[in-house]
Amino acid sequence: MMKKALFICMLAALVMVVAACGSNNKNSDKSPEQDAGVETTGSASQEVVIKASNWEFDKSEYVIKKGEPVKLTLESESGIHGIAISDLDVKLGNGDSKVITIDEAGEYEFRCNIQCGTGHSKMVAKLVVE
Ligand SMILES: [Cu+2]
Repeated sequence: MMKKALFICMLAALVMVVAACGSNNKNSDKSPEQDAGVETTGSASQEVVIKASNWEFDKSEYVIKKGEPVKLTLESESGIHGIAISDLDVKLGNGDSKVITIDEAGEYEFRCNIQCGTGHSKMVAKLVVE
């Protein structure tokens, strides 16, 4: 009798845990990475060089084609800067290159992720995928 009650109790607890996990998954079901299909391997058919200086990027928008690998390079002309693309798990340091493929069209904002001085917070630009 006691065992059965315990079993039912545990079953109920298990159901609650599973339900909680299930609803959690709905929120974080798709990570932006999976959505956009970013890869970091392979050769690139496009190349984008983002030039950073104190305290701006050389363009406000960098246009790339969706579904095609693109080699992203960050060059700093003055100061030390990095970039982090907020919707993707992509970060580039000073002088870094990375090949990524974005399968979903859209605008991906990125900003400097190195505390580089007074104009740091103004260093925002975007990757336009079309
Ligand atoms: Cu900065």
